Amino acid sequence: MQSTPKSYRLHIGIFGRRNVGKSSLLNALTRQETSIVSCIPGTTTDPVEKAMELLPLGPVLLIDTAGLDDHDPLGPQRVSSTLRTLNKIDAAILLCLPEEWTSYETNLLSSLKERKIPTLIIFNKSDLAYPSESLLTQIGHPYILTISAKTGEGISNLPQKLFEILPESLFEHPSLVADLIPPGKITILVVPIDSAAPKGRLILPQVQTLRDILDAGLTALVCRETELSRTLRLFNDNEKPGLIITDSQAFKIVNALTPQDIPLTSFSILFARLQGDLVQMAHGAIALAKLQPGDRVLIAEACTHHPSHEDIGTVKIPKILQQRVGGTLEFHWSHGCNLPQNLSSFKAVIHCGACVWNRRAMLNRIYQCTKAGIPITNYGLAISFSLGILERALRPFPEAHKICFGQHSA
Ligand SMILES: Nc1nc2c(ncn2[C@@H]2O[C@H](COP(=O)(O)OP(=O)(O)OP(=O)(O)O)[C@@H](O)[C@H]2O)c(=O)[nH]1
Ligand code: SF4
Ligand SMILES: [Mg+2]
Repeated sequence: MQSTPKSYRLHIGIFGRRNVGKSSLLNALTRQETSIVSCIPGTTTDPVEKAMELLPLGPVLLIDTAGLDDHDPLGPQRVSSTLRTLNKIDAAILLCLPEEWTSYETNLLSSLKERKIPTLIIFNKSDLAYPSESLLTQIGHPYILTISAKTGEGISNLPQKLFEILPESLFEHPSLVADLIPPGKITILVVPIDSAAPKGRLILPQVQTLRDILDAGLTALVCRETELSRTLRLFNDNEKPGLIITDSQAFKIVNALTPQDIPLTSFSILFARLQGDLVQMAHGAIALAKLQPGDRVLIAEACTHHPSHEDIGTVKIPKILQQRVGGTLEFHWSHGCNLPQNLSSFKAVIHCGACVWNRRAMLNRIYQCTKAGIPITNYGLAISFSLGILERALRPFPEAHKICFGQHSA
């Protein structure tokens, strides 16, 4: 596996009549000549797919299709290939022109509504004309945007607009960890029990991970880092653990104790993938290399809890990061839903696993930071980067590993 499985990407189809600018829109969004553009109607003959990261949506698959008003001899085949695309999309863009709202658009919109596919109507070529108020009233659709794929007008509003029309369920990741574990292999969860650990229970990310493993009919062993060596001795050379997941606080010792041929990651790195955007946040970790003594760093937590003297956000991360930077950093903390107003005064945001949030909320936060030009990462990624073991911690995630380190991993 070299990239995010297609099933994890939101599939967004771009539909409309020939020559309305579907391929131009795809190219404008990907900022590449992904699809051929020309003034000859019927240029796109088969669906063109492009996988990309589109914040705040996360990983998406954009699908440019052949025009629906294709009367060429091969037109019917092209139209049915376009209509087959309707079976696999999570959302649709219906692209049209202000002066040409016809039965093609009306029929397609009805068919999308019937299938309960969230649809954004986009009027293209705003450099030439805008839709009239009476046309907008006639269409009566709640989600309409006007853009120009040629000049770029309105394009930056498109991802946010799509984000608003998509149901929350689409942002729920199907698997937390089970897809990373080879069939039949045992996973070891390393859970330090120090004074920061809540009394009498495990924390939510640990419980969720355990539950995901059990749901998949797999087996997990749970131990503290102090018992890891003994636990590893239960395995022989032919039957090693499939994965070790540690609390990020114990990364250093667990990395030292775990043989290189056993995959290793942390709970919060699993949550960067589940709740947010692992590639984006891994890039955020690598950007920590640019920090200089005196820089302002925001540590953001999604929930409020009382910090202890061994707290990860207030004590451990500041200590590890300052050791890496070789000087004092200016730390600030935020808890709950609001980020500080002066976000752009920070050089980096380091976030908790946000286990109490849904993915949509975390993606939105990544989007806010990206818009402000601030790298955002999370606890596990920041700690593994600071300890020099980010490359290893990302190996279980081939796409993020390849993008960040430019090589294939096992
Ligand atoms: N003025 C103007 N022209 C545009 C705009 N977007 C696309 N065009 C032009 O419209 C023509 C058709 O664009 P395409 O992107 O190929 O249209 P399409 O919908 O993919 O067309 P088919 O694949 O043939 O069905 C090209 O000449 C584009 O340069 C726009 O926003 N403004
Ligand atoms: S929301 Fe964040 S700080 Fe709170 S328990 Fe979850 S990961 Fe930890
Ligand atoms: Mg085209």
